[in-house]
Order: sequence, then structure tokens, then C-alpha cells
Amino acid sequence: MQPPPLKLVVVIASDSDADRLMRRLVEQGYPATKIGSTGGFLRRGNATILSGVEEGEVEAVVATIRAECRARTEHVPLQALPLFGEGAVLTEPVEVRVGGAIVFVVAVERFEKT
Ligand code: 2BA
Repeated sequence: MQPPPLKLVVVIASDSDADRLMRRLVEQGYPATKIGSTGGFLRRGNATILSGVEEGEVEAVVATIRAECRARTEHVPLQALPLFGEGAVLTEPVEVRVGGAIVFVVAVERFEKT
């Protein structure tokens, strides 16, 4: 019999949400790996979490991500943004989404443990 198809759930979350999310995933029995990463726009530290699960487990993993990573908005000075900051004349802060999560679900072609 063929093993069930595997999916790789890739999550980009804020550092503050990522630790809680890792704990919840592991408590629920899902494997997870956290990698330190940096957002290209805000250049703030965030975390990338990888979780390889069976296709039928993806919805439960995504539900946990939704519960633990809530989006909010924050006002950031324009000067703090790498793309626009240099030489910016406007002083009003811009509204950006922080927290929440970006989730990619990708098919795993091959999984091997050596
Ligand atoms: P950052 O690239 O630092 O982006 C942080 C937040 O800034 C974004 O939140 C978004 O609200 C805003 N933002 C990003 N680029 C923008 C732009 N060109 N103009 C205006 N506002 C912009 P999220 O969308 O929740 O993304 C959070 C983090 O997830 C990103 O951090 C990045 O590290 C990652 N990410 C988001 N979409 C991605 C994608 N398609 N591929 C790879 N990484 C992605």
C-alpha cells in the first residue's frame, strides 16, 4: 500500500508568535523545525517554521497557525523602511501588518530519513 501523500507546511511568523506556535504544534504531535529569518520589507527578525505532515493533517495544522498567529497593524516611521526610508521627506508613519502568518503548503516529492 502507498503511504499517504506528504505536504510541507511553510509558515513565516513573527518571533513572538513563533515560539508559542512551535509549542502548540509539538504538543499536538506534529513535527516542526524553526529557522530564524528576516523580512525583506521591514528587515525585522521573523521565524520560518517547517512542518512535514500527511495531507489529511494539513487543515488541523493550519487551524493551529490561525489560532496562534493573529495579525494586527502597527504604525512604522517611513524612515525606518529600507526601500523608502533614505531621503524620505514625509514624516507620517505608514500602517503595516504585523503578526499573523504567511502559509505555503507544498507537495513533498520524496521524504527520506537516513
Ligand atoms: P516583511 O517583508 O518584512 O513584510 C512585513 C509586512 O510589511 C508585510 O506583512 C506587509 O504587511 C508589509 N509589506 C511587505 N511588503 C510591502 C510592500 N512592498 N509595500 C507595502 N507593505 C509591504 P506580511 O504580508 O504579513 O508578511 C510578513 C513576512 O512574511 C514578510 O516580512 C516576509 O518575511 C514574509 N512574506 C510575506 N509574503 C511572502 C512571500 N510571498 N514570499 C516569501 N515571504 C513572504
